[in-house]
Amino acid sequence: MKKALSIAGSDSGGGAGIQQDLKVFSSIGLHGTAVITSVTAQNTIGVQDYTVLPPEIISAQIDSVFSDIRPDAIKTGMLANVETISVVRKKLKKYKAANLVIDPVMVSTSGHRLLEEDAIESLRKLFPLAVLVTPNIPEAEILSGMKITSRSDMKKAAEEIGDCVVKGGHLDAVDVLYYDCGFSLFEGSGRVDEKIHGAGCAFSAAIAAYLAKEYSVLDAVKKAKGYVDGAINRNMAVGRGARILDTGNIKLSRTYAEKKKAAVMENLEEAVARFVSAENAYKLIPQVGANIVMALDNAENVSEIAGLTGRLIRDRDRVVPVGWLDYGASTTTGRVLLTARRHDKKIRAAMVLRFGEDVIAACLKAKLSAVEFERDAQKPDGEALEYGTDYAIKLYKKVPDVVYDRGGMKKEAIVRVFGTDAMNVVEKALLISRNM
Ligand code: PXL
Repeated sequence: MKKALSIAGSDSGGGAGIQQDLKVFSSIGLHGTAVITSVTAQNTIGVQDYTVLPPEIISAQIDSVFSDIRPDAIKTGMLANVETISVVRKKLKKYKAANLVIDPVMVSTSGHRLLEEDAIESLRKLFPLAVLVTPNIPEAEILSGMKITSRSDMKKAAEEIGDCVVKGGHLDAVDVLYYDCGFSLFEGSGRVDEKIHGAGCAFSAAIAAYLAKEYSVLDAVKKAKGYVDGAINRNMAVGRGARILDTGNIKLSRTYAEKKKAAVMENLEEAVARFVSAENAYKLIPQVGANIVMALDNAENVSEIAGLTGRLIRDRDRVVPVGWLDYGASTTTGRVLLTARRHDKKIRAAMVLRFGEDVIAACLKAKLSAVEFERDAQKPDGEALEYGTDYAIKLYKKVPDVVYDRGGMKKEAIVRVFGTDAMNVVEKALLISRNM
């Protein structure tokens, strides 16, 4: 497991400082270590008091960590005063610390000084040891000695400071990275109006975490920005003051996505099993074979739609599935389903069956709606089915149970059944077969 170190202050409220950094490290999948420089008495409303720890104990903590759990990356946060900065600098030099990110913390979100005024010059002397410094705009103004009111000011200040990301949260939420003499811009996912506490801490900790995971500086900043934006968007009120980030869900949200994918697979599996074991299902299999697909609830392209990699084929009076179930397995039926979903997001599954007058008659007998389109010779082959499906849905003013065509040049006539999930589609198909 990769290891990261935070050298920072303790926030008793748990929203910023060391507490926040450890949560970030752990949610990105690293072991976090912590050297505490100062202890703040703090909650979501503000900093009520703080004390800076003696340099000896700060020094001893750094020795303890480096002599045993050598960090793959380090971030510094609240360094409080000249003495603290001096011991941190000495130790980081001694241990030839790599992947250092400096968050030049000066003032808390609630407006309390976290760095003594005379310590700014000492802090600046730490910068040459770092890969990046991560000032917000007020910090960048102090470090560059210039006023920042625009993107180009941010760039000028960044050049003045040296390798750094100037965080645009106070301006337009676009971060400016200046690294290796080049600029990159990172757009945020949108502004949050609530007062948020701990975003800066989380950002520098996340950059360090991704550097530890061997991402390039550019990619580490990009990943960290995405990570922090997500945590900000899921902000939570835990007290009466500023809201804090939800840093705990990177794994949970991944698990959630996997769960949804697995649920689609299970539904498809059950649907295929149900169809192949039904008595008259073989009567619905076209020459080209049948297929069944089901989309994730937010699917927007065929890779988010699962289906059979092969087909359901007819072997005398039984149906045999060929291949296995996978995402992106059927582009043709997948695209037809996406067309239906543009009209109705509740439609999540489609099945391709044989066309025949007997099949259409059975649909009507079963009270399923069935709408025909003609394969349009004017349309290029690749779009004919989407165009036709769209036409049929518009004609019916909603997605019918069945959309069919009578074929075309070298194209077999096909029936497509739509439904809310794969099981629903198979129920409709079997209803048709029972009415034949
Ligand atoms: O966000 C900067 C910061 C860093 N470290 C500690 C803090 C704060 C902000 O409040 O309390 C300990």
